[in-house]
Amino acid sequence: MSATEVSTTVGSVKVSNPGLLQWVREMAAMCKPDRVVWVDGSAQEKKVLTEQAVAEGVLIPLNQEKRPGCYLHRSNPNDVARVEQLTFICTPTKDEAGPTNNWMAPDAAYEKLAKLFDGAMKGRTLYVIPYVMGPVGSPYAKIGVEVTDSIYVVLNMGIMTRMGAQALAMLGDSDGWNRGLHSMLDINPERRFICHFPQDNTIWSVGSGYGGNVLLGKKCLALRIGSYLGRNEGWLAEHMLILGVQGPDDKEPTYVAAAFPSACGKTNFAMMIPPEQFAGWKVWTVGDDIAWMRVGPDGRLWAINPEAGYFGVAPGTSMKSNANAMLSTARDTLFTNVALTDDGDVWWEGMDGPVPETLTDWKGNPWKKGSAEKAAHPNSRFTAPAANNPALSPFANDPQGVPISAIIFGGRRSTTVPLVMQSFNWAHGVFLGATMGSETTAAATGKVGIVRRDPMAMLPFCGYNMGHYFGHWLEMQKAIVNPPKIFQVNWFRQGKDGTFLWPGFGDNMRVLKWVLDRAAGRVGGQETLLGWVPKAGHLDLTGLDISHERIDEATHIDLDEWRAEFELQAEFFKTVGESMPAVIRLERELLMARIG
Ligand code: OXD
Ligand code: MN
Repeated sequence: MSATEVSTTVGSVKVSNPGLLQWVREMAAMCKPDRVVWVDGSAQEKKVLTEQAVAEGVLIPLNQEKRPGCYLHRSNPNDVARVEQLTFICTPTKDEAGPTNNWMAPDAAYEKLAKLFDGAMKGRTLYVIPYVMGPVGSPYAKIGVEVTDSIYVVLNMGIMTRMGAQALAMLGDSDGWNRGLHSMLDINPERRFICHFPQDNTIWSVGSGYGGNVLLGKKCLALRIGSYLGRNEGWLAEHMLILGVQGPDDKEPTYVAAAFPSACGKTNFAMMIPPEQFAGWKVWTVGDDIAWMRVGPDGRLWAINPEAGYFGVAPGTSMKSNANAMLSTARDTLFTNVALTDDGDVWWEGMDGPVPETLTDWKGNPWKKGSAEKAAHPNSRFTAPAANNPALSPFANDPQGVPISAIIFGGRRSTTVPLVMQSFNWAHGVFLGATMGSETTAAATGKVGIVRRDPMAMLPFCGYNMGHYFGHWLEMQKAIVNPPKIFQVNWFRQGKDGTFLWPGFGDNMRVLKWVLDRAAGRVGGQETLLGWVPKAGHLDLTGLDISHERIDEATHIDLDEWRAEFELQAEFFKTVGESMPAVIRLERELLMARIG
């Protein structure tokens, strides 16, 4: 595209959107690439770009007989995860970003990053990636355009989003699109910034090649910018999986959205296979990470998954823990920082079968069984098309989304939080989400049992002031005439003997069934001072070898533990400060007063 062109053709779509053409010209003028290539999203283009990525050493072909269409990418070892300390919300005032986000003034951020972007793409190609978050044509979908100098980003965006000409056709001449700029620059942590400008619907990301920092449709647009748009436009952008459950006699599935912080089995839950005793039951995956939820004409909350693929953590994924995820990675999948077997397949810690004697580790070095080093990076990933998932919901691409009957907030807690608890009402449910906490594991911190608050699993992903975000959740009740019921779950409670009280994995289906039955008013529960819990007789425990005493222990409300919990919450309330809605403060005070 030359500086004067007024249109360009991408696939079969003529692009004449003046704002888009102008912006691409400006980005190119700043980054000074050798070439500008508009991505059309075709199969032929994917083939050519994949071959190019292999030739450039960005991708390593895997054994094509074992894993057709699959490739391995090794990132720079200094660039293997999201960088929360380098992630900024650039709102006109610090208060708009709130006390839980890093903030930079927009002018200062643009100026600082423009210096880094100046000439950053010399000798490289600037790819223009138009993409849709959400089903194409859905009134709830959003369009983004990411310009990037990373071919790895283009190929990943092709899996994670609806990419190419279809997005441009949907956009037309509208101005309603997200402007995303990304350059790897020199992958230097000193020159790495992920900046969000909610007021400009803009994201600038520099110095990284790692998924969460550079696949701008995911955390940056679908959650940070999305949450800001959601507040302005009256909807919710949430860090939630969406699943449907269908019993043998159900004509239609019932849908649940659930938020979990990392290391709590979120992807496993989204793709759960019900245990044998649930013959004829089916869990359908709509999404494994993000939900956009709006009020439908029927006054219910309807959800779409804005993504088209899974960017999942590989270690720990096996046929036992998550067969559907394993099957999703059987073909057309990009692996990042996993280990390579001698016959060109992938391997990671926790995979089925014996540990191979020798491997090539995630850094490309020879690795021997018994080595103290991990073969796969603990945050190694698969980028797999949702279409590969045998349990993909037939409604996953429905432009209207699916109606949500229950919302679940989960965390990893060895004490206090019962296996499952239903809130008394919406405001109490929002309080449960707002005060969600999860314990760090020994591996991560050296100390077990440190509770970190991660409200609604959104702490790193809320694009504006967290207190105002809670306020938005409370406000939404006015519009949701038929609100979903809100629950809290904890698969990780331990007994006095230090063992887990609940088996987890597929048996979580039993908890899910109670949740759905409660949401439909079909089953009993016990009212406690803090919420409704099931007793052993309320949960379907057929075929599970567990005593009623252990179930009672798992669902027990211990008032002393809760007194300590409310004390622990005080620090978080102090952090959120003035912006914490009165309703949330009063919920806490009410519960504290009730337990005395
Ligand atoms: C993710 C995350 O990658 O939450 O989904 O970090
Ligand atoms: Mn996530």
